[in-house]
Amino acid sequence: MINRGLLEPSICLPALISIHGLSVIISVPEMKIANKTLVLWLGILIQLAIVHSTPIFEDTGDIISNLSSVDLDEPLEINLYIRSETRAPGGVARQVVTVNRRFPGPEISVYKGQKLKIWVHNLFGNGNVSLHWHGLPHFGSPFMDGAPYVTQCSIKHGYSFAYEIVARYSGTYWYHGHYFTQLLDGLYGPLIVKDTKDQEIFGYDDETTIIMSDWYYDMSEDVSNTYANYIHYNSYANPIPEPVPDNGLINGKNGECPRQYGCESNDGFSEFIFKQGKRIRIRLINASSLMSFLFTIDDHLIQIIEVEGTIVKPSENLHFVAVGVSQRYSIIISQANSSIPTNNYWMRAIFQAECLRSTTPQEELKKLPKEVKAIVRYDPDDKSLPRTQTWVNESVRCIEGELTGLVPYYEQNVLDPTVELKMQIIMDVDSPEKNETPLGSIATLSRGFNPPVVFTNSNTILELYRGAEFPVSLNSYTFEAIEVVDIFLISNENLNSLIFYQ
Ligand SMILES: [Cu+2]
Repeated sequence: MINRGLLEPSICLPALISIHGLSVIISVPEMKIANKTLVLWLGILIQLAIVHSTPIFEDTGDIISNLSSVDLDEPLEINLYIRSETRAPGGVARQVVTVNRRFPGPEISVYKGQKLKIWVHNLFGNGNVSLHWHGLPHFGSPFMDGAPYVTQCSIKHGYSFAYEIVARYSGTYWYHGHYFTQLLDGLYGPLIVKDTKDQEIFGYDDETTIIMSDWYYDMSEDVSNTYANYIHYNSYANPIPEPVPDNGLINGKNGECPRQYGCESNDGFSEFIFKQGKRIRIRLINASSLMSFLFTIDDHLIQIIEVEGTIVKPSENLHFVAVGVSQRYSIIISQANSSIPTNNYWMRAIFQAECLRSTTPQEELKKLPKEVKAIVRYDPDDKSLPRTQTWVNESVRCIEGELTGLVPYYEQNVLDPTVELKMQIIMDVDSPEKNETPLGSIATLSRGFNPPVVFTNSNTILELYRGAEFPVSLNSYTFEAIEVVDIFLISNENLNSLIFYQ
């Protein structure tokens, strides 16, 4: 029995929703108890969330499936413990969201076809959590996609939730927090789905993963509040300046702290030990909130072999690859003739600062470092810093990903569209007097309206369950059962074309 009077209005109750024509019952509780009066939990109804006692759990490293022991019938159980801890990535101490006491979170590396049961335990202490599996298709399991208030209720402190996922498609993916701006505070990690055929096809000896990101020395809440406060800029002619990051990280590290004060000792540069003559596959992930990077290794050539989960015929040799926000590539690297004989090379993720909006104040831009560095070593005993020079010419700036000339390795049958949908994406600030947070909006050209999507705690699922109609601001569309839809996402002029997540 539940006395509804004890519950605050923003309650996320079991709801019936319809996604892709499937009706699913989501039964995850989220309730705020207004006073300490005894309440009988809805927990019996709810099997997916459990009250959780805090475990003593330390970092046990990456979660790597071993091919010899993979069982495709049994789900692989994985436990991710989300906490907030003090760390100093890039040299300035702040609170960072850790996963199993790691930042970035541990790599989850599994094989195609594996079933995963990923328990996410919220020990964050301050705020809810949900995890999104970026790029991973969810056929038959849309409610495992991690969008809070859309496909699930968020996970409260002290609670756990099991994401049940089938890794149907191989490729390079990543997971990240989807609750407010926790991604910016460090809640992310790689998710790799391996296909054993890849190694034969591309003939590489080993592989490694690089997750690069921009990094703010302030908490994301402060960054987004500052962004929202640029209200006087809010017009097409005078678009909102973007919050310039303080630094960037490669696998959670950067040995350089660009601040003039407040820098303390940090963990140095990320280092990668490679063997002479071996072919290495590097999986690149850009987990930034804002910045696109040019990725390059001095005196090394790059061939692209995977774009966002699709393997492609090896590209020509390149000196760098542009990796936009949230994008993933796999590359094979090879040593070129070195200008100086050496065992150590700089790996660089160069900020594409020219992609930021023109209204971004110059004094802000000046504090942005040129690049993030890491070290490639061919002799682990040689600890000296590299002295190599970059390939990348100063004139190469603000380019998009290397898609021209890339061909999927396996031929794909592309159907002709029966419907075209054109959507214009804008970034805007809405109704500051209502104290709402801006998030951006989608205007559908064919409908001619431009509704703002406002991020509040209003509970869409619950409202729909109670019989509300889809508000226009949600941009919902109804299609016939079998349609091939071409969706055009058109970036408005006040939007950095690389900024939004697909
Ligand atoms: Cu994402």
